[in-house]
Amino acid sequence: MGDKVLLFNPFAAKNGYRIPNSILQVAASIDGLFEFVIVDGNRENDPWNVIDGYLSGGEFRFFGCTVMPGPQLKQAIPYSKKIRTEYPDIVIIWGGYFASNQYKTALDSGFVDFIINGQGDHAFPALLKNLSNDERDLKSIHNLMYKEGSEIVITHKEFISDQDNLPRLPYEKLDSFYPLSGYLKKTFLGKRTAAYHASFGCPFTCSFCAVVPIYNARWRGKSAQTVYEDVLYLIKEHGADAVEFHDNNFFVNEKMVVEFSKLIKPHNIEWWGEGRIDTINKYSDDSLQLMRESGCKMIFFGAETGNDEILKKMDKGGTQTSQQIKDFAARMKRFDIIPEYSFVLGIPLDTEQEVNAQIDSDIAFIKEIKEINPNTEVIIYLYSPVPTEGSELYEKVKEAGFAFPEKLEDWLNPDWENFDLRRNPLTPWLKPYMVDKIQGFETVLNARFPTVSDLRITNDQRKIMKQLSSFRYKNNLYRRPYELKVLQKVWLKYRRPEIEGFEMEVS
Ligand code: B12
Repeated sequence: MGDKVLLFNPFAAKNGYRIPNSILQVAASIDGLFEFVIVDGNRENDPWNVIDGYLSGGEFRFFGCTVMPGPQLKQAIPYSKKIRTEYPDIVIIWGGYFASNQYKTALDSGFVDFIINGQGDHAFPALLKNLSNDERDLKSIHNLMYKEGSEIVITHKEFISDQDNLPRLPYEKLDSFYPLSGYLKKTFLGKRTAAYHASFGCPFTCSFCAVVPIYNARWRGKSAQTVYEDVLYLIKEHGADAVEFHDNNFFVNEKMVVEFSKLIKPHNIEWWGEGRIDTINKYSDDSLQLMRESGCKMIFFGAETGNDEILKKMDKGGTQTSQQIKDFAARMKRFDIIPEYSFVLGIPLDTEQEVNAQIDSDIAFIKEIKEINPNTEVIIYLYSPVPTEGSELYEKVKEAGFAFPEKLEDWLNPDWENFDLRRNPLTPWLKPYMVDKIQGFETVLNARFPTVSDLRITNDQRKIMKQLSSFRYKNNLYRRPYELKVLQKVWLKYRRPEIEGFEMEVS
């Protein structure tokens, strides 16, 4: 048996797939040390057949799989189980947000041998070397989780701060498996949109966010020069004309963002990233002006709610307030940067009346934002608990009787997939009539203001949807908006950027 490594990116989205940075970054960490192949479930009709083809040759020893919640589980779980039975000598290693947060369920499945807990850049090569040389002193490897008998061993947690000296991503190798051009998609940002990840973690500890249990308010990013050089490579070598920065928080450091904006401005690309309202609100007007001139078209923000008390309950931290959320939407308008505000509705409160009243007030708040800046893109998530142990919110959730599946395969049942997609909460305090109202409002809102990121919706279609939805929108009539739903589904084939990424191919 050889020591080759098969790296697998399970299917995530039909058209919305991007450069698989999770798998590409761990590939970079073993490049030159171990031979590896990449299988991308987004680009294979039958990924199992490809995986089986590789493993049946007997040269592989390691199966590395990246796993985030949602659709990726539908391949990660059955394929890992099948490898366990058909290739019992293959070592199965999972990494990514789902694996790190739901490590007990994954390790108890019996078909996941190791989990990389957070960053894998050091842990993965160390683990492969250790197993290849049969050293077996696993406890010295940081960011590792595995079972010893019935005990779960969690080794020292390391946060890799020096991002500039991490190995560059092996884009050419990826290109040898899947033409990189296929990952550079047409979006509302550009014809060839690349995805890039410039930093890890986030300095904040919002208790509804899955990043927190893994990075505990640690954040570190690459320098503007490194980001610029990597983006320039994608522009020059692969014709990228737009970039999505997939960082959880790209805008932590104004100086870095300004320096990057200055460097990238002459290249006329458009770009998108995720940031915090209170952080960017501290930016100077000059910085915002320069960002816009350098191509910053839209920024994703966690607005969450219009209730300051609940922002506290969510440990949103910083200085974000409902007034600031409103003022900031107006400020973004002045700089023609589209704010993409995401809201988390359905937070647990003491009584059913309070939960319902909060939903009504958040809906009213969202409409107020639309008054202030109609260009504001709105994304609505139903609150889906993440294991932020010790946080007020998670303790309340557990009190209310919420529990994650104990068996890994149970995550495959449709309820839990929708849970992951933050569309069906499985949370006892959120009653079906509340979910109907939220989703009814979302349908009416998306009809009244269809997302700018969906290029296929024509201006006439936008006008007609606006007319058909205005009466409901004005009069808060969100019950059973079936007429709008059917039009969105059949006529517009409406896409949700939060689930599938920004709109891609225009047929
Ligand atoms: C790109 C992306 C997507 C893409 C798909 C990507 C793909 N794999 O093809 C799209 C847009 C489709 C997507 C969708 C969703 N996503 Co998403 N996504 C991301 C995003 C922005 C970037 C992932 C990435 O490339 N990171 C860069 C790499 C380098 O970092 P990394 O993944 O952490 O990898 C490191 C370590 O984790 C580890 N590692 C990771 N994988 C592996 C594998 C091995 C073998 C090893 C050894 C190590 C290892 O080592 C790596 C290097 O250090 C992350 C946020 C983020 N910044 O990571 C959210 C994120 C993963 N997504 C998230 C969610 C919830 C979703 C959705 C469910 C949202 C929704 N409501 O619909 C949907 C799922 C639907 C679907 N279609 O799958 C959450 C997960 C939260 C959670 N509960 O765990 C995240 C964390 C965003 C957030 N802040 O909440 N997503």
